[in-house]
Amino acid sequence: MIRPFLLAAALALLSAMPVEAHDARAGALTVDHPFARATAARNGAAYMTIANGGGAPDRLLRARTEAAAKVELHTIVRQGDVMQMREVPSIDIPARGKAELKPGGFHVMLLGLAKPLVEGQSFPLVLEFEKAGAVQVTVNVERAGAAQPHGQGHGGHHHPPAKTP
Ligand SMILES: [Cu+2]
Repeated sequence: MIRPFLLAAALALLSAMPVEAHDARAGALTVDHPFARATAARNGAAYMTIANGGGAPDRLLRARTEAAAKVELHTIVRQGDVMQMREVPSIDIPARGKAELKPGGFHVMLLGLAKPLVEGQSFPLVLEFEKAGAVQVTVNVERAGAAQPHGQGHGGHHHPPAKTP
């Protein structure tokens, strides 16, 4: 039999752990929860939050993966009523700040997927930063967002941040 106080301690420990612990670190940077949406299309996108705990800004310069023929850094800009993807040379990660790559904004564009992105699978993605260097992260493929075709720029992020007790 488990003593109540031990059980409480165990539960507290469990709730403190993120559901999907696949963060990666590179120097002062922490890459939190890289994910992509399941798609049967030729192209997809990867999202993540990159936090910078250091006092100097850094920059995501490029990314690569075997999962796609070509990888670009994109943002989404509004032109009148139309949201359009635009390639960017880099993505800034401010000192003691963060860059959020998310649907409707910055993303790692995966062009010419080798195979469809299937929910529940994952693939490696190498990120190259100006100062922190290269780091490999594991991108989880998640359920395709309902009414969230890539590039349309509407929110609908189905993955709320981990709750802090
Ligand atoms: Cu794109």
